[in-house]
Amino acid sequence: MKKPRRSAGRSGGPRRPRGRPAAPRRGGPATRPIARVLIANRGEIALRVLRACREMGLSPVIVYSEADRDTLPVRLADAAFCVGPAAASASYLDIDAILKAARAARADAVHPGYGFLAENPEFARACERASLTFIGPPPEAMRLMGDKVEARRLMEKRGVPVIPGLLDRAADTAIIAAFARKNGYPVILKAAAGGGGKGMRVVREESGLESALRAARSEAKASFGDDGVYAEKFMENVRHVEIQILADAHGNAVHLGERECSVQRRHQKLVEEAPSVALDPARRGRMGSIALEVVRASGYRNAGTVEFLLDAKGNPYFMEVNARIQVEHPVTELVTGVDLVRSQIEIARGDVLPLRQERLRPRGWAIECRILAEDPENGFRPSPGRIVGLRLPSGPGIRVDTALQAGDEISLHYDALVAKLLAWGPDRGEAIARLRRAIDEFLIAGIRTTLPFHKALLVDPDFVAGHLDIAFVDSALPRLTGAASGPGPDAEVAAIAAAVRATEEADRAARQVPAAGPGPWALAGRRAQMETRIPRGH
Ligand code: MV4
Repeated sequence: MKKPRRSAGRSGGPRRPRGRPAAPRRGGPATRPIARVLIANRGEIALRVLRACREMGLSPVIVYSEADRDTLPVRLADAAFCVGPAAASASYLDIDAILKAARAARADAVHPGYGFLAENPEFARACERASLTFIGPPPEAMRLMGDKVEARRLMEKRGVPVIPGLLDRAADTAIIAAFARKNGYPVILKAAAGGGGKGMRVVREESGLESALRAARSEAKASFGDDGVYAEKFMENVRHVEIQILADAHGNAVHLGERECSVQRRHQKLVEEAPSVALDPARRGRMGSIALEVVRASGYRNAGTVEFLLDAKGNPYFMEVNARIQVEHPVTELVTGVDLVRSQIEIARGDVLPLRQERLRPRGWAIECRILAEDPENGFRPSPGRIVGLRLPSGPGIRVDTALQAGDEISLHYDALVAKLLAWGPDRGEAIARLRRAIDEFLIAGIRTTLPFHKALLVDPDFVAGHLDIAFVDSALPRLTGAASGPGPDAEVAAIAAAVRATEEADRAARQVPAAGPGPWALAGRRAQMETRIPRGH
């Protein structure tokens, strides 16, 4: 079926935002009205942004790849533009195709979500050159934070605690060997242009340094096109804790407390929570102040995250800035009551941040489970396939962020995240109890998911006690997978799957766009589609 489509029955232009005081600088130089937002992403984050737009009275329009034609965000958007085939490099990463879609849609802003082009300063610059408001940080702050060595040096100069290590790219092995002899092994080699764990190598003794440096350089070159590498002391028994910040265009900035992200495997976070059992209000305040110093030093604006390692004594060390909305942002939303995506849009259009630091105290506890299309019983190997049955949990304290619909095909082209299951409770124990209850309600038939892993995790004594560090999953994995999950709800899954399969074709037909005449969006979409089929530069 050829696109474009327009949702039927929606009328009228963008409504005025309600419920919040208007920015006092209305009409001033920093005010950039936004009426229509192009969502340059897919899946649950595309839906999350779409929902924020709707609630603000803004018109959401979206891009999609050929593989995502029939997905929920595409259906719910006011208009949708195909930007290429399934491969992300030929669609969601194609800057020209996305800018063409924005022009055709007459969008005045672009929300990049996370991943894809979210932290690409060239994309942010290209948006601004095309008179599109990029809903994210200024490109220069993004570029600065993308260079880990430059960021470290700047933060060290500003008195932010950084991990002991080199403040320059290592010219050769001798420089790193000298640092390690002075500070002791293990050391960790990191890509200067890196982040998120790519291109990292832990070195435990001098004999392994030479080959580790060679490996780190070539991985850095392959991943980032830059073979710059630097060295730090490798910290052990540490937690991964990050601070959420919001900064507006008028010099106002607040932090929204921390997220504990130590439950991860191969740099893929599996569970995040707020607050962290490792922080008390005094430490939280100090870490928040450090994060705000990072914001000031870098000229950062919009929503962002400052990542820290927290040692066993509770000392924080700055690691890096994530210049985007993050997957785990909802845990902060649940404990602060702040809509972070709405805040991003407000900041981008020049509103004054309406939040006051002293009024931001985390209330209760929130935990997020990342439900992945991976098989935890088989080394978390990818589990693509068609969703033949779906039952989402709900009830007190439960939030599910997902774009999943029965009938969707989970392909290997994109991230394995299919849903985020969150629980809020008045304390950590009640949040855990709600998550356990919700996992028992949750049914995703047709693929393997990480739900059994999460079920086991939430009864694990160490997890329940909050005894976590970044090595937790690796050490607990044997007892969290395997026999623990038992036969499970297989019979129920099979019955639902059969019923869903029987009605699938009818359901698909019913979900087709009503046969109304093509509106102006239809024409615009068709034009964008034709244009994006022209061979592109990259
Ligand atoms: C470290 C570290 C220990 N010591 N640096 C991981 C992602 C990127 N943001 C930096 N990361 C780390 N940097 C020093 N000097 C530990 C991590 C780290 C980690 C390392 C191995 C396995 C899992 C990890 C999870 C979080 C952080």
